[in-house]
Amino acid sequence: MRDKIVAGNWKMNNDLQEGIKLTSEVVNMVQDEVMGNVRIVLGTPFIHLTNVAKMLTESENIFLAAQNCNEHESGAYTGEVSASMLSSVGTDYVILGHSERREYFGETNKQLAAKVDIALGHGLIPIFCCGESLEIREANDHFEFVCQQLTESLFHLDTEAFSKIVIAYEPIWAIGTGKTATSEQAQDMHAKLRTHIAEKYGTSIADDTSILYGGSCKPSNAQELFACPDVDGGLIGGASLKSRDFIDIVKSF
Ligand code: 3PY
Repeated sequence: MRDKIVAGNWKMNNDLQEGIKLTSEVVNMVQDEVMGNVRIVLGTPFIHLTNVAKMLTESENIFLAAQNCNEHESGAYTGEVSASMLSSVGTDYVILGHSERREYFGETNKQLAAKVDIALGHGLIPIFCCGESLEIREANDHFEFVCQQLTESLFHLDTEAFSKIVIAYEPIWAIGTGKTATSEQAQDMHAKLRTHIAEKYGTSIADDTSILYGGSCKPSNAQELFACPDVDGGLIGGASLKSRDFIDIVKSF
């Protein structure tokens, strides 16, 4: 059985006090309200990780994610943060290959393969982001493009390592634009990705891989998206900054 996951991606938002306030609201709502068996992940900026980790020690179903890590073990990489540093402060997941990192920081599939390796090596679960631009979708190359992202960044892994990966499909044209993929577009891509994984690792691994949808997922559309058989949750941008909206998305399963 694959995990249902709702992961917030705070991006570069919230100072430390705001992050602590948001975390405590989420923790309290999770304690007070009835919600299904969903893994909740808070993807915070690096500087919040230590504080938020301490606030989550009592919460069984709330986990902590970083939004990136460097592909090297350690060394002279000014301004960067390593996977071992993330592990050392109690980080569980790391979001890798978000389209903003690919676009603004030039991250490539090859570099992401190295990040995936080092993250796994330090016990972090990669939430590997993939997704196509509007141009690629309009050219009808989206399935091939997104499958290629998986092939080049993940398919060097052996079965045991791959089985730890979480995938997040985020069509770039739906990120921060207010546009959401229809549930049919999301389902079609998720099913295609699951088939692609099955061809490499077999159906049992493919069936157990959580594939999240991301891109303007909000309380008003989460229920319809999560009802799709191959959509196992969401990677949530803007709506993860408001505790009520975020928890309402969690409750949309
Ligand atoms: C969005 O929902 O805009 C995201 O980019 C989530 O990662």
